[in-house]
Amino acid sequence: MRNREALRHDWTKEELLAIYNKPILELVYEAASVHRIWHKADEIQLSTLLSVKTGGCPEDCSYCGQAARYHTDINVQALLPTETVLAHAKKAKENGSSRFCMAAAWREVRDNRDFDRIIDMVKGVNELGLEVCCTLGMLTAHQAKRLQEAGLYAYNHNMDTSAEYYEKIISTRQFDNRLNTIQNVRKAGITVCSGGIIGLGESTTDRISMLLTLANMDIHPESVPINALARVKGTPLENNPKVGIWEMVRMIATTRIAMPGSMVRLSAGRLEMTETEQAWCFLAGANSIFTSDRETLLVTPNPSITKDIQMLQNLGLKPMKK
Ligand code: SAM
Ligand code: DTB
Ligand code: SF4
Repeated sequence: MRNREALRHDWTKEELLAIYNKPILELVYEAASVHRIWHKADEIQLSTLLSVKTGGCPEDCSYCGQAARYHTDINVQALLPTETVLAHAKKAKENGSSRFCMAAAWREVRDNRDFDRIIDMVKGVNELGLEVCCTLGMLTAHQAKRLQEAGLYAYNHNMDTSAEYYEKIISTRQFDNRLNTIQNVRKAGITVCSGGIIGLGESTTDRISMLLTLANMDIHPESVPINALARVKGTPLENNPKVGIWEMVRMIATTRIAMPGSMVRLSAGRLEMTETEQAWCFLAGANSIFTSDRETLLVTPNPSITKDIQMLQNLGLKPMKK
């Protein structure tokens, strides 16, 4: 059954934990079966990510290389000119992307000239025939409406981790602020992209608790990015252990089973994975990746688009059309 009534919004912690902890082959088999009911399993959505404003962020997210308070090696970059952004978007389309995501290292959107410029970028990318996505920090209902009117298709705003673990990772805002922005996005008629990060030092229960927040929303986020912590030198989490492949596979499979109709995005962490490991993630239900012509996500390295296209060919997968 591929209708919205078949989606559940009443998952319990125990149920999701039991799924997450299943023997790995059984878990992947179940997730792959669900994936095949809801999606074309040979298609992967390519979403090109571009940092349109980099670094100098006032927030203290302890994983992030763009927080001004940590001494990282990144180059701060003011908001890019609209023409530069549109040139990247055009190239992204030529390279097979169906979605283009613009990210800004802001705590929140302010009603100023920079926001007017973002609105122009959204219009321009939309006119190229790409799904336009933005991730700009917190939004008011009015700002969300302006973005929707400009043609914004999706807004990325991650829960990042569980409500319980949140204050260990970020002190400059609260879990509820995130939920509030997601609500504003939803009400404005923009699709929601929201997921999180593993490898922050959280427990399995925290991972499940975060998934529960997403899976029990009235409407599931249309896309759910699962990031493995990209360890950035100079941030408080720089020495965290690398996320193991089976943890990533378990997280993706559980996300796929809990939110079968959503796109599940294998996000940060791909550079540290082999092709075989990424294939496990696709089998477990991931059907989207971030690509970039600059071989970076925002500030950390990502595989090149050439390498990604080669990987899809090797695996017999094809880029999803809009
Ligand atoms: N500043 C905005 C915000 O925080 O919502 C938008 C950009 S922010 C970089 C988008 C998301 O990227 C974060 O919420 C987090 O989930 C993810 N992210 C940031 N740094 C990361 C890292 N080092 N490893 C994995 N994911 C990361
Ligand atoms: C998401 O969930 N992952 C992307 C995107 N949303 C904006 C960002 C990942 C950032 C990885 C670390 C970096 O390059 O800063
Ligand atoms: Fe700023 Fe976003 Fe990085 Fe947090 S994740 S420090 S809000 S850019």
